[in-house]
Amino acid sequence: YTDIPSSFNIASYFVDRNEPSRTALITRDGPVSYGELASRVNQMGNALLDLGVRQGDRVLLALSDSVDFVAAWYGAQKIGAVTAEVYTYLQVKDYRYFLEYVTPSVVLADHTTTDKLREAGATRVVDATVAGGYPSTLEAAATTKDDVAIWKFTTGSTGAPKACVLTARSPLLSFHWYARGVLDIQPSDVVLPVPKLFFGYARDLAALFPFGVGAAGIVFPERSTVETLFELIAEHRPTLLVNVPTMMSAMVSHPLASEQDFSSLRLCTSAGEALPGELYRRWMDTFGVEVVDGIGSSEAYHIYLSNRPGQSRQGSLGQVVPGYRARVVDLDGEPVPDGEAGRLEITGETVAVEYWQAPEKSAETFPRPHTVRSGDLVTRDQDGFFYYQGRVDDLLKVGGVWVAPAEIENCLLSHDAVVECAVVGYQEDGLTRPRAFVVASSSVTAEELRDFVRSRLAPHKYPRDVRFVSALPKTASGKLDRRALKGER
Ligand code: 3SK
Repeated sequence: YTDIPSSFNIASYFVDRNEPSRTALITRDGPVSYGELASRVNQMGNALLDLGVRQGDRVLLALSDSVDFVAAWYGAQKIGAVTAEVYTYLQVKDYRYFLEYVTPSVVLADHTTTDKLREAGATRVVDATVAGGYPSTLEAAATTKDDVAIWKFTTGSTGAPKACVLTARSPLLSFHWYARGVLDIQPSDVVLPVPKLFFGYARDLAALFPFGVGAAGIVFPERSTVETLFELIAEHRPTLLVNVPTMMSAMVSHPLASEQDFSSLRLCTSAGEALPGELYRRWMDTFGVEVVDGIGSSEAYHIYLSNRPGQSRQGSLGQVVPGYRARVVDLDGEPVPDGEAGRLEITGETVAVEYWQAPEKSAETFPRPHTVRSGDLVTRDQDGFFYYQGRVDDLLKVGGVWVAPAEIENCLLSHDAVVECAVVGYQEDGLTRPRAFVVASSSVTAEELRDFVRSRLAPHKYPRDVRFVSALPKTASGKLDRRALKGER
């Protein structure tokens, strides 16, 4: 799909085109129709205009998942403002950072964030419910596909969060390339997101892509737990589950897993971090719901490599999503042959323009227009399937040889007693060695696990140190927090 009209407004396209009586959102308080949502979007847009927000200004959303969140996002889009979202459970110092970095015209907040934002120094914090009193009709701003419309914060493993600056065409192309091209999203789909809406993966899959075809997303304010998800699946019978490996692991290990009726689900997407082949197998054995594993990023806007329904390969990230081009390159940016590990480079028109206020990092990450050189190491096979080999930053040099933690983790996960694990480096006598953190389901010793890996992988790869833990630390978007395991935070 390349046929994008030059004049394009995200809210007009994704909200206003829909049949008003269809359900857009399913909430704890009942369904919300497209007609109601369009009115709420317009009210929010009018409220923002009244607050002095103008086309091109930035609006920061610090909201829990709710109809207000969705209306705020589209309301800002409708008046041509630029949206950026932050987590709702940050500390005051983190909000201070975001406020200084984003310099928003207005911050839209709710009862979970208002006080902390004020303490962080925000002067223009507005409760998103103020929009209620404003008119429910609004003309969309005359925006174009090339206008900056969205900021997505990177969830990279190092440094302070940076904003990827994206234009309005990114969500439209992603909708066509990934949601339609790969997931074949249909008007009858009902999407349940596991991560919260401040993570672009969830926001787009639950409150953007479905709207492109008049389908519905489920929104609920609380953090996802296995019990909540089981309950929401039983009650609302979603067809698509937007998942992350961490939650998939918790779901398959839950004592009530085998009693769940997941027959409404046609697909479960997995992204955000690598899905180990073993977990894929356990998920299929437990729930029998097809998993479509893929990889995306804020830099590329959304998912650019993915398996296809009916053609998934266990342990693989799948093939290039139509619309993108992918290269596997060495440190000099030269392509490496199939089968050899290299850095993944993605080209496609959804890719961010730059990182905000980071010219050097932007030049390194976006070497050419519409191209992002990711920090992911992959191999590609002859059939064009990609396999994740870890992050460039996570590679460990053990005994002079590069070791990908993902390989050791996958090996450990094939042991029956291992539920979850992560491998990071530690220093001993000035040398880097692999250390495994393991969540185990039954009694197993460190020595047994070391021997298990030693007998399956090259000798230098076994974890010299094995630590049993009850859970692995996670970031707010559900990804493994390797920095915490390395003792860096
Ligand atoms: O994994 C990610 O970081 C991501 C970011 C944006 C959209 C989609 C995904 C999977």
